[in-house]
Amino acid sequence: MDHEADAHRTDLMTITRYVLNEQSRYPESRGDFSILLSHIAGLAKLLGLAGETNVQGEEQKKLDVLSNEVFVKALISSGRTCILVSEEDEEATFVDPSLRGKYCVVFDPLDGSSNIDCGVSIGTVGFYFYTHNIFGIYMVKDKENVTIDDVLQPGKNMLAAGYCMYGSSCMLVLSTGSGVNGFTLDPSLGEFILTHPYIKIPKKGKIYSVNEGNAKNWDRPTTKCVYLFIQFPQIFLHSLFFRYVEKCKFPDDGSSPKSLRYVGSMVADVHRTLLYGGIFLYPSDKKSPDGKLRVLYEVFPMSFLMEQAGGQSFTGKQRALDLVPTKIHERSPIFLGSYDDVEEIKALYAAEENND
Ligand code: FDP
Repeated sequence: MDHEADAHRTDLMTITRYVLNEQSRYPESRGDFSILLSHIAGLAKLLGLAGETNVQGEEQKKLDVLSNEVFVKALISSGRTCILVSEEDEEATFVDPSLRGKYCVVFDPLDGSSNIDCGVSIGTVGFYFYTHNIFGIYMVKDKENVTIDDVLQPGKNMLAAGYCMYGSSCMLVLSTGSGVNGFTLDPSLGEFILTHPYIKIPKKGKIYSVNEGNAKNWDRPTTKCVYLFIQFPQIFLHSLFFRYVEKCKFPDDGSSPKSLRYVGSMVADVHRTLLYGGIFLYPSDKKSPDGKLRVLYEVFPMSFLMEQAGGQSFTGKQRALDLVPTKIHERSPIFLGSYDDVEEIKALYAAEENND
């Protein structure tokens, strides 16, 4: 970006202009949603800049807690929210009726905590951390009578979803249900600028992204047929998921093998998948029978964005956005990314089901 030139430009699509333009498509709207989105963009900006100045591993750890406090306080003071669900808080926060609005916001203020301590030096500012947040927004039916069920809705009811990635640049990727747009923070302007309009994920990708260190635990549950497992352990080593990953490495149709990329921060891995194509997978395994990733603030927002960008998201049983969560911190296996790659996983699961 040419920051000096940009400072004099009046035609840049900032996040504020974008949100206001979106609002003008709904003449009946009162602007609450726009105000809420602007608050979230403001918060992301704050955290994006904070990431650059935190140099102590220990201080950065506290960023989890700090960012949660900042998010919760700012969302409450926006006057547009009624329930907040954060990864950091065991219970949902019910906003005091005097400050209540009609939106439920679910978020993970700082996702990818295992990567917080391994930043990359960018010279004078110290460490640059790969830490992220994810959010999803729902609307409540009756703001006077708010219950936890207002937030336990299927992902397909979401109004908007997005994430902010604090990487080599600070990016806000957002969908309000009409495509996906990416904004990059220009620190000299203090504004998010539309840099990636109408993101479309390639129909098929060349990358798979998974924690392959879990491979030992991918075997099918053996409880039903302990006898078989003792007699023929090798058949279990070729479980569905194991076979899929082997196929990525040793394709049997003459195509080139896929590359493996895994950062270990969902936002970073999904962001790359969105831009380059491919598939991101976190299946269930013996250690985590329900998968690891959280339905409300990881699986849903990312699935919403994937679908909006032309990709797919699948839990191993159904379309991820059709899931109806029963508790706020529920987990689910997840396979998301390019349309054709997810289609392949779906076909494998369907074949497996027919074999059972
Ligand atoms: P983390 O535990 O570091 O907070 O949701 C949590 C998450 O990171 C995701 O961001 C990431 O995709 C995943 O867990 C990484 O899990 P593994 O370390 O098991 O691969």
